[in-house]
Amino acid sequence: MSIPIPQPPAIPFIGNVTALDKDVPLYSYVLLAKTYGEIFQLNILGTTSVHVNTQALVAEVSDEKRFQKIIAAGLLEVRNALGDALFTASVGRNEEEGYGIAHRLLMPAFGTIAIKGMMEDMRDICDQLVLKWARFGPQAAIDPSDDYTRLTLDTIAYCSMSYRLNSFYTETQPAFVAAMVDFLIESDRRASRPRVLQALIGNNAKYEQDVQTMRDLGDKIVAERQAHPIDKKDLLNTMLHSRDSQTGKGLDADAISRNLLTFLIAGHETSSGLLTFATYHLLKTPEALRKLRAEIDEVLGDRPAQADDFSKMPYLQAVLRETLRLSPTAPKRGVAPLHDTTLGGKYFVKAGTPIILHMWNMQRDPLIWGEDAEEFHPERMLDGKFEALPPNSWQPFGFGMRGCIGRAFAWQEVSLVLATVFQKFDLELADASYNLQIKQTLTIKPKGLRIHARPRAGKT
Ligand code: MNH
Repeated sequence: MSIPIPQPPAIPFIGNVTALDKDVPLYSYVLLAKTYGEIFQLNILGTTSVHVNTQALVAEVSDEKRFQKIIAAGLLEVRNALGDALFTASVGRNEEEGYGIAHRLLMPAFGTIAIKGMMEDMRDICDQLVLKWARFGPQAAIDPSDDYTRLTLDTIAYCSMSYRLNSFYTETQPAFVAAMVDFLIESDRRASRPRVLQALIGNNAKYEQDVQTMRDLGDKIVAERQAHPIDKKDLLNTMLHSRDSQTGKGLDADAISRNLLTFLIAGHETSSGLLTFATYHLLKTPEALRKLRAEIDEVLGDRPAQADDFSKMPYLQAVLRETLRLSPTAPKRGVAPLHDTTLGGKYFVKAGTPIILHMWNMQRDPLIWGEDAEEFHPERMLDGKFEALPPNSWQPFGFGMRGCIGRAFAWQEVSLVLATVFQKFDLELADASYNLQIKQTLTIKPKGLRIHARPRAGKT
């Protein structure tokens, strides 16, 4: 017996568009889940989507035999710049060949051993942040989100293509970064704008220009490397010189350029958001901060962190896991059923219907996390408890074949930065009464957070 999926009252033609907050749709999805529970559906401009909010339903739709990733809404617009590069390629029945080739070539290049080899390049950028905060001194009100974003952008550019964006040396963003930010915001807005309005709104010329600015940088970096080869195992050289074992093919300059842009886009906001949320949660939870500091001082003392240190820092791992549970910086992903199906034994869903998985809601499921699910409590990730969770309770990096390729990269990068920042500084909130607000683009991050950074005696 199937029962209807609940849906808020809809307005003719536009459907449930007005149910979504324009600036922070996440707030609406949280409210809708509180109102309707484990599942609801929305009609946005004529397209029906199903939204799931519990571990049980997320686990069910993570079955790759029944469901496959879809490129919907904002992500579909991002294809305007990235095309069939890793993040935005569609796979499955209409597989794009470029995806398989890039995926197979790049998987080893993003593996643990390769990432350990990037440690010194990561440190190069991390040191720039430390130097800046030390020079600013404890009086300055620092916007950590801004500096973490400089850091993650510069890190991915330097590690993947040996290119220095030098974001710490400019007050305003480099032209490429400004173009990318505007492009991502506009891509997201386009997804919920009727086609007729799109033609009138007039952002189109600027949008095309931003795409061009980004493509130009990617193309330029590839051309420069082809003209002046260097002997370094970065991701760019991997893409230029490897051949796919399955097809014997390599990637052409255009595909390489789009994949480089993909790393810049997929590889910076999520990681800087994680760093900013972690800083926020730690400053709001002194007990957790005290334990983290004790671990850092015990394992590292005054010496620089090495890649092998992080596996000996369980509390640091737990802080990162707990941050991504409460604050998943990529808050949703989309799949669709390959065939007509029934969810949870009772909700009928037609083949191809977009199903949106809400990590924010799902990772607070009280059946999994208990009644204190809203609290920041790294202890719940310690001592084998994380490993013992039911499958798919924690999914901030997505799932399966289309899961995040940059996970080990991000993990090492944010481990290095958090360990180093709390080794060298005492941080405090600039405004002790600050409460979390969200800024949402394709990803989420804290809005308006300001901190003071006081160098610890003898550490910087
Ligand atoms: Mn990442 C896919 C989250 C860091 C490059 N990433 C995904 C997905 C999630 C995700 C979720 C799956 C999206 C979907 O199903 O539609 N990624 C994160 C988070 C962080 C992160 C939370 C940091 C924290 N990602 C990074 C970094 C890079 C990167 C760093 C690059 C260096 N991510 C990717 C790419 C994909 C992806 C590329 C697409 C993989 C694929 O489809 O094969």
